[in-house]
Amino acid sequence: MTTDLKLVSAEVCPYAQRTRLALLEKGLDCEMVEIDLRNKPAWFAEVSPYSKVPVLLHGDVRVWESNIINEYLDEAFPAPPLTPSSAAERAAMRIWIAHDDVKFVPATYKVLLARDEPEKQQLYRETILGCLRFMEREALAKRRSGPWWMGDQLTLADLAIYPHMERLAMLREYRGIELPEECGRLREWLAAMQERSAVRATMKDDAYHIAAYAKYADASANGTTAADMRL
Ligand SMILES: N[C@@H](CCC(=O)N[C@@H](CS)C(=O)NCC(=O)O)C(=O)O
Repeated sequence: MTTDLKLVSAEVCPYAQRTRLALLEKGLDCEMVEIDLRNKPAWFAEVSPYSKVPVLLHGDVRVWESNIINEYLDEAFPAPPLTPSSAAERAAMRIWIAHDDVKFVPATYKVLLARDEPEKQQLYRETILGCLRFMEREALAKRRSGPWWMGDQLTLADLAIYPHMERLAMLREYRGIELPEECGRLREWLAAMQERSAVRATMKDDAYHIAAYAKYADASANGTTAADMRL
């Protein structure tokens, strides 16, 4: 569908990938503006209030925060819907998106940034493994049917969680963290996601992600995200 959407994005960014997935799943044309996050252009400060990607521009409307952008896209362009129709299912979808954003993802950055602090690393390692087991047990094992996070319908939860799972290899490489053996449903869900054309169009391989996180792993990252994750 032709639109006047513009996404300020970076290929390396898992959050921007969430929105690129939503655009592709909805078949929306969108002008992509790729930013080098290590050398941000001067105009970026005007567009991105947090100095982060992604930012969506839609006519006069500007939206930031990947999950909020995705909700906006789902409301502004309802077909195909990426949000369940029942209030209870919508609440469950948002619980898992929040779990990814609030519990799981921060621990993945913090475990890297704690390069010289073995005790902190151990704490975050346990948090990450606990989150993976929790997702397996409380989300995927409790679905009634279907391959997606919420069951039969692909939703914003799949798009929010997938990019961080695509990057698990960097946790193994830098901190020896593996997807636990008992997370079979998570493994199957990842494989199902990787069959989708939207995922294939945005996906990068393990070597790419490992290189992309090197500066977090040696604690030399000095961008806005690293500063936030050090708090
Ligand atoms: N909560 C934000 C996080 C976005 C974010 O952290 N983006 C990173 C790239 S992955 C960024 O632009 N960082 C800028 C920097 O580190 O200077 C969202 O969901 O959109």
